[in-house]
Amino acid sequence: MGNFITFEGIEGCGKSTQIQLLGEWLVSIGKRVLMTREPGGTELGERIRTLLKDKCLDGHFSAKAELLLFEASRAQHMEKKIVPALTRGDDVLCDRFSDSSTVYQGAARKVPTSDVAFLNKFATNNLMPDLTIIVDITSEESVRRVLGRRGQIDRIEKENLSFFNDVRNGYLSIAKGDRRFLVVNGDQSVSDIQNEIRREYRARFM
Ligand code: Z5A
Repeated sequence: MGNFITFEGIEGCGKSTQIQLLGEWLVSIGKRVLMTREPGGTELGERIRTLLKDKCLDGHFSAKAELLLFEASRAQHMEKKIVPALTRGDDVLCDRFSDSSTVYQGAARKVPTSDVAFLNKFATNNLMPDLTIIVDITSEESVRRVLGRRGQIDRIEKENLSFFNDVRNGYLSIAKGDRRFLVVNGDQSVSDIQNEIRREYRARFM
């Protein structure tokens, strides 16, 4: 089985940048790698992603409907992409996974934690990542980076700072005392963060 590594954090924390660099390094040392993301990763999942990010639907999602769409994308992703890749022996680097639902829909949107946990298990057949890297930045830094990138922000990004604080605290709280997680300070340089991630990969998997 390959190693299953997920990346989490509030928006703009730098996950995608780090996944790309880790993926390139792993390929350079001879590993086979699948880089993928949630919501998305399959044709159906990408259509669900488009629906979830549709600006015309701003304010139209109930928290439960939103959660079920993320979980539908995840179930498809697990069965069609992630499990086959891990079984082939590929490493899978996934931009967001079930911890995003735990934190965004559970901790921040207040869907009961036990319901989110049940649906996460249902969608994933309880397959957990071997390692989850949380790239931690403040919510103020998140908003600065998102607004710096483009003038317009989408529905989920429009949530207020207190929502992003709930998300950040949710991540820090699930990571506490759980060896599955590595929390990295995302306010460092891109290369310092990458070095920390590679050190962890070496320590755990090589
Ligand atoms: N969501 C959910 O609610 N429930 C779920 O179950 C799932 C998802 C799976 C998906 O958004 C949304 O869905 C997300 C959670 C929700 N909503 N929010 N908010 P997305 O996929 O469109 O975007 P994202 O995952 O939130 O983040 P992102 O836009 O892809 O950004 P990122 O991956 O965290 O960061 P980045 O693209 O690598 O970097 C962002 C910027 O910062 C960029 O300009 C970089 O050049 C810069 N950057 C990167 N690293 C650094 C450092 N170290 N210093 C300074 N600047 C940096």
